[in-house]
Amino acid sequence: MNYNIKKITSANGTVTVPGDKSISHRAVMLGALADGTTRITGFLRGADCLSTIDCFRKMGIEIEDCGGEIIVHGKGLHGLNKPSEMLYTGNSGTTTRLLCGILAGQDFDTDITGDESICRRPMKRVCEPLSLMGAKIDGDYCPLHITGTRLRGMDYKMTVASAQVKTALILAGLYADGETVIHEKEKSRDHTELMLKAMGADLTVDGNDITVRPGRKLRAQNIEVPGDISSAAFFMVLGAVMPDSCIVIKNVGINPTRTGIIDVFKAMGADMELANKRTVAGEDAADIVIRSSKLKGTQIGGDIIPRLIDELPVIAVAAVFAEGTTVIRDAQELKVKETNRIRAVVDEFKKCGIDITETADGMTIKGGKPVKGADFKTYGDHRMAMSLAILAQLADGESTLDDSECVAVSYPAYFEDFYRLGN
Ligand code: SPQ
Repeated sequence: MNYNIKKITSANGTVTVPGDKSISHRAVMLGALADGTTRITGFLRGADCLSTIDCFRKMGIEIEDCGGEIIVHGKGLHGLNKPSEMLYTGNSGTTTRLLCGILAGQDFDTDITGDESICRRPMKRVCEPLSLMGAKIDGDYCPLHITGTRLRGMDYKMTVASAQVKTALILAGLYADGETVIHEKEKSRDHTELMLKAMGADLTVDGNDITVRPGRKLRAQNIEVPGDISSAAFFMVLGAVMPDSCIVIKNVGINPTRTGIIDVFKAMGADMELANKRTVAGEDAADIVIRSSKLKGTQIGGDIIPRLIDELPVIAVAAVFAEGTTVIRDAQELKVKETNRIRAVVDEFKKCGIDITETADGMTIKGGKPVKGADFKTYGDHRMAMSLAILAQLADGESTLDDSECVAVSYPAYFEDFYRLGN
């Protein structure tokens, strides 16, 4: 059923966005592989992270959901059991690809699949480098059959800038005979490295090079998950573009590998501050204060891309309302997300009369022109739905979304928070 976006005239107040999705996944996975009990607060109860919990429960890990916290009763690196059925990862690329790294080195076989979108997303990018460690994974797309086997260390130069591929290799490295060295092309989110170090793993990071050595047990930790900057991004754009607005987004993770949107907002001239900066369980966090701003177009490309890849659809919304031209390049990875996010953004934005052009690795947007509402297609992609809701709010006239429920993947209470800020 089509979902009507109700219009607000300004957006003011405080919002606490849900826990970081990347950190929530890793907290469950590494908690399961650690010895002892890991208590996770601020965990994202979105569909993707619940898929991760479900997969580990199927492998014999006891995981309690006590409302305020998730408690993972870890069984150590060799404590997983063969699941009695196929593991189902839903819509979650992170669950699927990180599991490949963990399962490749087990002494049992596993089958993994996910929803229709997951079955279209490339798995070769993770299976191929894992095979250089001796992994046996059948299939370039889900369903995958993983034959657990002995792995060997390797020295590997990454060909894609992907935290999921990097993490799968690091996790496989925990099970390998010998050292694994991974050279990243561009630095991607490093939550795995930070968490593994805190758990006592033998892991070193030197610039874009990561070395992991097997043999050490992981120690369970208490993990406090900060708010997800990828979810905060929607309210950053709303607050900046909507007139007479000021939004305070509390407790947002500002790990430097994730803050590309803050750099872009500065370049666009946003009226924004970071308050209450602190470090929570090894991850930096702050409150983001964002006010109505006169934005200007900018150039986005190069090594900033992995630091803002998931925010690009909503950054494109900001560009529509900025004076001048915004060029996004080097963002071809957007084509292999939940949907092709370059094509989807361009096609949907065109419905509003926006001057936007698709390029091979991004898009060009000429901003500051009239924008009319439209009936939008979300492609079942949570980030498209949330970005289009912001675009709809800022456009003239009425708009609808063909699907609002997909936001549950990363932000189940998105629309409640969105309207609570409205006047
Ligand atoms: O988990 P999934 O489905 O891949 O989620 C997305 C998202 O928009 O939420 C991508 F579609 O985030 C990825 C992100 O793009 C989460 C992630 C991680 O936690 O390691 C890394 C990024 O993907 P990649 O392919 O660059 O490694």
